[in-house]
Amino acid sequence: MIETWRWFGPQDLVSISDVAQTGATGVVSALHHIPTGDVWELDEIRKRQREVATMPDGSPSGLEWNVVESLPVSEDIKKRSGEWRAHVSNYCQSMANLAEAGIYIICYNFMPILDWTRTDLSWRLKNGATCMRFDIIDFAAFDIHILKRAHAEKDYDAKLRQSAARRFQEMSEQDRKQLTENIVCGLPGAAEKFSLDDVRAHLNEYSDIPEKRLRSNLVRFLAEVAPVAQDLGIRLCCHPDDPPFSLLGLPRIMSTEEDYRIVMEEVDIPANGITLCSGSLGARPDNDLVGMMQRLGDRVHFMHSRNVKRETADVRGSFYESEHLRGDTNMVLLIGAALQEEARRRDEGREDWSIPFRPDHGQDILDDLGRKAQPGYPSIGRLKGLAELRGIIAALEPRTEMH
Ligand code: DNO
Repeated sequence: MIETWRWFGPQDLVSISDVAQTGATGVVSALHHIPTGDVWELDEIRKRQREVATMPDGSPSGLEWNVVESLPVSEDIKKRSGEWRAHVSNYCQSMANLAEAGIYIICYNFMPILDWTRTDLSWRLKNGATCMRFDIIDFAAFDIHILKRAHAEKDYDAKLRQSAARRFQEMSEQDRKQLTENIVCGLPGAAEKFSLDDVRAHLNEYSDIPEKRLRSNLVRFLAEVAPVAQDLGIRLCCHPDDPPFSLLGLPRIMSTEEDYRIVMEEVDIPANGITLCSGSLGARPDNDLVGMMQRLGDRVHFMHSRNVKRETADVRGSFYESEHLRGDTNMVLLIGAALQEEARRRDEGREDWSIPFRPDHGQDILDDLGRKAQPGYPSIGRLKGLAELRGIIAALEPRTEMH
């Protein structure tokens, strides 16, 4: 498996020298400054490659930018309206430029309006560490009482509505403001940052786009771009919805194994692939991560290795981001399945047998608490995750070698 590390670019408080010291060899990055829908020009791509390859003192870092996360898909493409045609052709051009620069793995998502979403960005654990959390009661309080989305109450049962009303009452103005910022202002890596009014306006535009239509828009998008990617040697990999259920009444279509199966079958070529994010998918009790790796592994081009602890038994419930080995997904079994997939690919003679993964998110621990890097992306918390995952790989690899 290829160890990678997400780096947000020169403004990231975790430096390239820090990344090099983690022992990871690959870097996951994106040109966040380029507006969604525009072309990623070759010189901009090359500039980021140089930034990744160079230590702050000018010496070589030994690191390589090998995964793009994300080449964002515009709202127009998701809705198939407005500028979508130009955006699709720009997407193909960006892929061609990335291939020319030697970058072949591209992660993206197809979540309308909101990218990944949490209600609390620094939830304090008993030991003093902090982590990110999604609280369904807070979210309902936001939806019904702050955003005041039309008919929002219909999406929650009576008990949840009551709890949300009480929660809203108990919140101070500052709490309400903070919750709103946490939800709509865009977490690191999200393509857009919205205000409450933007969210309201965008919600209207999705009112006639049910799940079925959004899925068909994704399939039509992939039917155009995946063959281009295939010719370029690029592997696209769709990141799951996070959390993996509908929010604000919006359609979400990449939340379960069945969702992935359909999209993989509809555009049945290797370039149409999967980012297996155990943290996102693992927030639902009905997702079997190990089984997904076993059944869909052939198309898994990238893994996000992260864990969550579910606090409720519901499909749409609360959870927090746990330590990498202490959540509800059994990481030993999941990595074991990934190593088996690698062995299978090697037997087949596949060049892409080694699967890149990154320790996705981490709790803020020790000096992270003072450094205040991007939410979810502290240096030590992630390094701890990487070290634990590396240990599992080292322990399991010799056995899979023998297969
Ligand atoms: C969160 C990430 C997301 C992810 C995008 C992929 O940490 O997993 O920001 O990068 O949703 O497009």
